[in-house]
Amino acid sequence: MKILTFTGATPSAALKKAKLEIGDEGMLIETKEVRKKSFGKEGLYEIIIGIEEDMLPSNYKKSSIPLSEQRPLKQESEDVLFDLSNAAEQIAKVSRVTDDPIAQYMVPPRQSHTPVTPLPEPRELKEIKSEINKLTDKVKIIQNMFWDEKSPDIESQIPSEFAEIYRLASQSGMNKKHLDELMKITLEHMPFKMRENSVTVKRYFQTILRKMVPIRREPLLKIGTKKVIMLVGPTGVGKTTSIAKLAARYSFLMQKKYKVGLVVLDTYRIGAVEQLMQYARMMKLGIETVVDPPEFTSALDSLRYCDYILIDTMGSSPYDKGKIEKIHECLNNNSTEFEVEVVLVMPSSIKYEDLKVTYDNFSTLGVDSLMFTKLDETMGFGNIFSLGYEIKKPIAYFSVGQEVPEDLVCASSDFLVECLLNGFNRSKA
Ligand SMILES: Nc1nc2c(ncn2[C@@H]2O[C@H](COP(=O)(O)OP(=O)(O)O)[C@@H](O)[C@H]2O)c(=O)[nH]1
Ligand SMILES: [Mg+2]
Repeated sequence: MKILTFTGATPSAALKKAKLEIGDEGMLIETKEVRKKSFGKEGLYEIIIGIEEDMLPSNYKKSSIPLSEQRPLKQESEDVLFDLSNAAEQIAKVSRVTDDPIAQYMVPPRQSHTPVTPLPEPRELKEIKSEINKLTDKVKIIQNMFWDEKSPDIESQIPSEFAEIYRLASQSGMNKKHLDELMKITLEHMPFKMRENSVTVKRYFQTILRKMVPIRREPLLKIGTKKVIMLVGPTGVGKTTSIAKLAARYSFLMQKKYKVGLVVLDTYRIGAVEQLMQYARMMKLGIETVVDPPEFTSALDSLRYCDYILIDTMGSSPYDKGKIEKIHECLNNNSTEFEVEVVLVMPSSIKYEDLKVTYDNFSTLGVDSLMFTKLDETMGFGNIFSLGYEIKKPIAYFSVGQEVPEDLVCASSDFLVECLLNGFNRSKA
């Protein structure tokens, strides 16, 4: 049997919705008042319907491919999941398997070497705890009312327990349209029992957030293969510093020490070339400079002995089409067999709309993945979520400070969610 939940301003509105979607074959299991009608807001009721799988209308059945079998963006891009709604449904299903779905999302039990048998909690204590939780949520609702007097559409449908997480996410710089979509998915798929307090709501929302942005796991280099990585992006975002960090990472920070070579396409600003030359000298790496696009192939050729070839490019403003065109010419002139992975580097400190403009301008280069820098200089991280969600390009690395080589980390959705909800914390990177 499939258990489905439907919501509406009244129980009969929820039932009407259920009938519209799945017909008359369902069995009403429970009706629950989620939010009382108040302060000019509609009430919210939830009904739980049980229905045999084969009674579901064919157009209602959604794909139920397990998460692990869903096709990632690229073979190497694991952890990439775009169909959020499907992901949410699967998370909900998994959580229904446990006897107590709430327990699964609560703080994990403390590990102790001396096993202590916990005393059974008296019923009165449980009731008091539950009352305190409800009161805490009510205080949060009151706090959140001050935050936005003009209640936007989706907000009027949001159960009170969601208010805190909604406020947190909308203050993070996440695009409103994306946040509302995310909330809708969470509301639709979150198992009913988890909605009862803001702790479990937050945990469920975190799970959805993790699925929102695709992450590119660092591929392991197979024997006999090479990786050519080109960093592109506006001036001053941290490309050259990041090339130095990546060079150090591959040549001596990983378990296996790789041969690394550098190419600089930035030959207009003498200082810029010198900056990378210095790093190359310190790390004893081969370095080639390219002034004209036709030289690009010979630069790659002469670094053929390397496992990793890292290409630094001339900085350009997102509007400077001329410089982007020059990089394009280099890529077109590449007659070696090496595929160049183009990584667009952007600072996390600019707002979503500006990130999108930057991406649009550089997208002509065929951007494969993204790198965000200056995570240490920003407060909100919703802009990163929104860009990843909108353009569906995986994030490969984060730069978390100026120090070479240590301030570079492989991107992870756990770290990004942590930054969004609790702020940047270097030790969690
Ligand atoms: N705070 C901070 N500064 C950074 C980060 N990455 C680079 N920078 C600084 O940003 C400035 C510009 O970096 P650079 O690599 O020359 O940028 P490029 O023009 O894109 O090559 C330098 O002062 C770097 O030290 C970072 O993650 N955090
Ligand atoms: Mg530079």
